[in-house]
Amino acid sequence: MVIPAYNEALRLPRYLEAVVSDFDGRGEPYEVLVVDDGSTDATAQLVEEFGRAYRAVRLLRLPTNQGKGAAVRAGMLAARGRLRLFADADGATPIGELKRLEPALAAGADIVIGSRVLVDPSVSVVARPHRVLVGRIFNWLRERLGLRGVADSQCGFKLFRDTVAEEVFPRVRTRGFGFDVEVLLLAQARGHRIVEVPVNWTDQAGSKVRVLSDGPRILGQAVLARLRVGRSR
Ligand SMILES: Nc1nc2c(ncn2[C@@H]2O[C@H](COP(=O)(O)OP(=O)(O)O)[C@@H](O)[C@H]2O)c(=O)[nH]1
Ligand SMILES: [Mg+2]
Repeated sequence: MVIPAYNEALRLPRYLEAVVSDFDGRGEPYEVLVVDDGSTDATAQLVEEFGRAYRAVRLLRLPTNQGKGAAVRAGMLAARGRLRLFADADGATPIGELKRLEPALAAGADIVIGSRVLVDPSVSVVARPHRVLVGRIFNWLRERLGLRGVADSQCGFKLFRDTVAEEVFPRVRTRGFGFDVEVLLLAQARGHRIVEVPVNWTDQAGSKVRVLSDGPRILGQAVLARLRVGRSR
């Protein structure tokens, strides 16, 4: 799996512990690739420490801060697993939720994405009200932009088949948070089957997303992605 991390020294250790213990419990080979996106805190050092204790944990270090999209792209292309998950460093989606995604992939989906919007009595989504509102507006606009059939494009918990990741991620140009839209547009344009699955999600303190400045930027990235993918089709 791939975890993009920018200045996550406070939030990442707890999630890494949970990830390693969950995967160890499965008894299958795995790797955890943390992409340190030019952090200025101790993120890289603590991942290296983890890597000494757990051989499955690897650090990929980008020299400068490039954005979540660039970090996930680098990680998904450096990963070696047959199934490739990317997940946010703060553990907003617990690693156990992977079990909800896997059956759809086994049933033939190419990409399975976690969703905080699909209604399902078996999951709970704890989010701050202003983010829910902005998320709704974003998803409405994004749908109008042409990425259809997806309720929540922005959840940081997405699972890919290796061949699909290797086809889609080299084409991703969006460096920032808007990259999810480009990934899904590219996948749809190439005929890949995307399945959305409700997941438990709990807002974690310490978010780096600033709605007023990042919101419009993410929307702009989605528009540019739409233009690019539309053109190359
Ligand atoms: N690579 C990279 N990742 C980032 C950056 N900012 C945030 N992230 C990562 O994106 C994920 C989600 O960030 P977070 O601040 O929790 O956003 P939120 O949950 O949407 O409020 C985490 O894994 C962060 O480390 C950045 O500039 N670069
Ligand atoms: Mg978060």
